[in-house]
Amino acid sequence: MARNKIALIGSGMIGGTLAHLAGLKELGDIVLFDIAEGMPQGKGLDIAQSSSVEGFDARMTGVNDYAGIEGADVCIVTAGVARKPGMSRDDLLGINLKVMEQVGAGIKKYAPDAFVICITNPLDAMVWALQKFSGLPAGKVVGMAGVLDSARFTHFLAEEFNVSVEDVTSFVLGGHGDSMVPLARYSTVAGIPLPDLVKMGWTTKEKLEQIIQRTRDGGAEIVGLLKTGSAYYAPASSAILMAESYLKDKKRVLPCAAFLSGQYGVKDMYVGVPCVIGAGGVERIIEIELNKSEQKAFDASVGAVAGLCEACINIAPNL
Ligand code: TXD
Repeated sequence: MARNKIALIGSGMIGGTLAHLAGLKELGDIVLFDIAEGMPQGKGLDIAQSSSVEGFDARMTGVNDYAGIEGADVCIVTAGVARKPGMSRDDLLGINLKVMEQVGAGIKKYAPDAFVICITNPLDAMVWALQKFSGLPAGKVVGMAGVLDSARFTHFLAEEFNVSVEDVTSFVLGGHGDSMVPLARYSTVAGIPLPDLVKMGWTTKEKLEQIIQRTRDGGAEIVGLLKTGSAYYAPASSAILMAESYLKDKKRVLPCAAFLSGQYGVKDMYVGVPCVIGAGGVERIIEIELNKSEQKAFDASVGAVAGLCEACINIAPNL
């Protein structure tokens, strides 16, 4: 059976890390695409040369022409511009929307059967636009954000409780922005929900609130420290987890920006919700019970995403 083909559309900080991780995990042959001449070719060659040391077999090539992504099984999209200090994710909308139009056309022409994972910010609007520009089935186009936001939440909780990250599960709903909704009630240490851990004296409500806010600010904290760009290791790991669940039909239950057609009372929008990701793409969307305050926070997050989609339509009325 031929190897899977993974196309990385955008070979910058996240794209290069994606290529490295996909190689190490031997997920298939990898094509790095970018408009920057030479850069995808150089990164592909460099990672290919690491394969004899690491012991993985994968064809690793770099291209500047969409023909190079022909027949890809998975496309991971990071093409566009990243934030600099003082910029919000939403500030990237105008530039990155035009990039999504080009990427959508390239995928439509050369990889119409791919599972597409969008990373480019502002994520919830870009994945929505990318699905429309590409014309791919909504169940085959998702956004990576919730896995990253949950990973940040999990890391902070494991530090707070001094337990292994492997025994912390956390849950984040909603858009990938300041209005994201970390759900304490559904986040646990070995199945013990956070509110019970507060009662058991493991932490306090105030400390949990601080951790939730730090999760919301997770991207900005790193942008402020790096000064030259935004996070790329954890975003890349998060997208590879989603790609692996698709390629190996693992049916992982993951928070992804998925197309909602009425679930959670939302229509024709992409918002972060728990999904089952398998060989069929988004195979199921899990509708959990939200209490009043969670529903209010979720609705606010949906409102923020709706505003971004409106802004996209003002720029590209054909959306
Ligand atoms: O959780 C999330 N979804 C976010 C997403 C987490 C972190 C970063 N987030 C966003 O991902 C970030 O705000 C950016 O919009 C993307 C990519 O971030 P990255 O750090 O990889 O940005 P780089 O290093 O600038 O890489 C972007 C590449 C760069 O090599 C450009 O040459 C290329 O995109 N680029 C293009 N490729 C193809 N086509 C076009 N038009 C194009 N324009 C730029």
